[in-house]
Amino acid sequence: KKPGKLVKAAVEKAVDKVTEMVNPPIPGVPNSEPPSLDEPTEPRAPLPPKPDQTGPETVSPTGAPTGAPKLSMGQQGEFLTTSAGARLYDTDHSLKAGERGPTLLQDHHLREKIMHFDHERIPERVVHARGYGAHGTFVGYGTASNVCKAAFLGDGVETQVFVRFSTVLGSRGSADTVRDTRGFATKFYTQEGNFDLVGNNIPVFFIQDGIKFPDVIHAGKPHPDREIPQAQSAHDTFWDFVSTHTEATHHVMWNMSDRGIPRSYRTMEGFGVHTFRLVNAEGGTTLAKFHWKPKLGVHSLVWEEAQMINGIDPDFHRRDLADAIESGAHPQWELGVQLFPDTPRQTFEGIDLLDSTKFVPEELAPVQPIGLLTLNRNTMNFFAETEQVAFHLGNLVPGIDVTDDPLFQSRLFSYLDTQLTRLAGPNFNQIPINRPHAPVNDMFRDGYHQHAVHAGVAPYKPNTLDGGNPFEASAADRPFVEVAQPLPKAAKVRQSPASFSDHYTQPRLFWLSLSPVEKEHLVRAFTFELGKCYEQAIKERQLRVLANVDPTLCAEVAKGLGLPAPAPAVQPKKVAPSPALSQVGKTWPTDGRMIGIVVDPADLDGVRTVRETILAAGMVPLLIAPTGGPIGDSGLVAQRTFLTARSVEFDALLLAGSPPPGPDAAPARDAKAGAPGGLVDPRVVLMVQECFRHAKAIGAWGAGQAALEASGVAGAGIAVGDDATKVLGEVAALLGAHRVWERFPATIS
Ligand code: HDD
Repeated sequence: KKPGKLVKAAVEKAVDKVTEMVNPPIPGVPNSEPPSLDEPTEPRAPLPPKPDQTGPETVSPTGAPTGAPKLSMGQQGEFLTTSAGARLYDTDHSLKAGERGPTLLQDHHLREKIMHFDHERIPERVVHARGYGAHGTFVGYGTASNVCKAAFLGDGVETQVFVRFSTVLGSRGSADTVRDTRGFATKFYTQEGNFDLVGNNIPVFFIQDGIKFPDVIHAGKPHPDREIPQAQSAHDTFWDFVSTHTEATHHVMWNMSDRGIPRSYRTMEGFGVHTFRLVNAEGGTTLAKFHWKPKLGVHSLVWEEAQMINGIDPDFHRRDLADAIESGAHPQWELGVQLFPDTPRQTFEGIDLLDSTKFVPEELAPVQPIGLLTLNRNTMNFFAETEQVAFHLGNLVPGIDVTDDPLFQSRLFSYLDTQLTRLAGPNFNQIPINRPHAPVNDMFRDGYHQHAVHAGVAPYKPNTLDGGNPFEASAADRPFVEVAQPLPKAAKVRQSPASFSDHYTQPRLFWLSLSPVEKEHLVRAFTFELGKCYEQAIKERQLRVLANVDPTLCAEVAKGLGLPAPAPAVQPKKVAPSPALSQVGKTWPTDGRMIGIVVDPADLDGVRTVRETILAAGMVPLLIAPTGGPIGDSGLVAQRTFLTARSVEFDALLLAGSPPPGPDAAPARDAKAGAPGGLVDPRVVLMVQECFRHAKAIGAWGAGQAALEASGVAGAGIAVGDDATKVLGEVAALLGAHRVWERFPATIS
């Protein structure tokens, strides 16, 4: 049977195509197709990777360096191939029975391409799905050596790390600046194996026993019927749970405080939360809590700002971290420990160290610095690194052991278990980002995604066929040995110790430690969140909880909700506030702070000087002009326009002047016309007003003062004058306190 017309045409076309491949069309030659203008037709070197994109360490599944080039796969080689390595001549057309005919099942490239795409997504983390990671180094100070024998804490020992920050409730694509707890998980690739410190930016947790974790998370996640609301706790199920479950009160207090909306990952503390047991070279044990202290200080957003950012730049925190690392402003945290004697009661100053809803104030046990973390390299591939990283509390090294905190104990199960679904099998430690940098010699075999080609015949012990390998380490070989902790004489029970039932003393301590403005923020957060609940009974119940924390707190929230304030049911205990908990009243370095400068075409010298001074001080100047591109012939380039700039990006705003409104300005009636210096663009007015409302420092010189006047702002935290450098100096000084706290005196004391 002769081939049909269509088949014949297709065959002819395929032949043409192959001929064309062998003899590509020559530009300028008749009947030859012009090359595409957008994509190179000949292979050429790809754009070089950015300086910080050096890729993950390449080590074999046994941990040995492979020496393989770091930029291993993708967009590097000359020819497109199938995953089996066959070169392809066309990836744009499926194989069809003729141009208009059906697609053929035999098109193995089409099937492979679509099959792989269909499976590109893996399940997001059941919690902490939204996150961002970076590589760095950790250098031990040696100051922990008397209490902990872990080699990576030794003086000057440098260890590679990977850190992933996250929110808890939101899905992978949710916004960064929602009100939530932040995860702060660190993988130390030590010479003695991986150590994972999987902490949060809040030192206490919602629950005391991991068996309740599914409950608190089900309550916090969107309602199961409508899947609303995304990435937030301001809804009925969350407050239903926490109002009936008073051990969550302490964590909720921190969430509703400014800690729930950090300014940046770089300005966030981290806490290991649980008490760990440290072991020194002599076998002596000490109980310890881990802390991360950011070099830039602890700063937060204000609520309106956080909400605006969710729309304006949902990637605010990840962008901030990546930009800082790429620009060389490497964020740093000191690792510190609070140490407690390892007594049989495992309490300190009456605080139960096995209760994760309690913390130990720094005034009672100082945080002693033991090492420095520096994040200095962005990921090269988000999926390969940040998405596939798998933390596990059981990744411990000699010198660091667990305690019997029931929350800690249940986590030891969960983090292994969850990866079986998320990373589809038990071999997830072979994924490059999870591979230890210490040699691996386990007897685990096979399973999905096995990458190792294990040699030998005897993956069992004892064996003689493989020469008895591998051998169990003796004490001199520094194995991980569990502390032989004596067990209490007890019966198997589903119960908690009596000390776990004090749910109000520490929330009260937290409340009393805040400055008036922080208290006001906390009151407003409670009022906002409860105000979003529909069920009256939930609001009333939560007010009863707050009354037990502090009557003023309860009364203020009740006022906002329009409800009567109930009387406390529990007599408040006497507590000493912990000044270390307040973020206000301290001065911090200003490195990396963002300063927006509205340029003045008439005073570009002033703008240039100010920009250079800001850069020299380690801060980031961003020039804002009506339109993008070069600013006149000054050599300066606008980085933001009136269309793309929004106040929330800046920690402070400088007004060098107010150029005439840009081409896309809103109708002039929105602006206050007639200000000296001419018409002020309404978006500049808005920027000034927002910065003012968010208690940010504002500076203006020369014609810039017209924008201030048009915005109608005045009072504390506004520097004006004719000398640009002097104005900048005043603004930088204000930035050290992060915000102009006195601009809106708080009414709660
Ligand atoms: Fe958890 C992820 C922190 C209690 C079960 N948790 C996860 C992450 C952080 C924390 C930072 C993200 C890790 C990453 O970036 O990949 N979790 C905490 C802290 C807790 C805590 C500080 C209390 C002190 N978690 C907790 C309990 C359970 C879990 C009580 C279960 C019993 N957590 C998980 C998990 C996750 C997780 C389901 C989800 C993804 C993952 O582990 O790898 O296993």
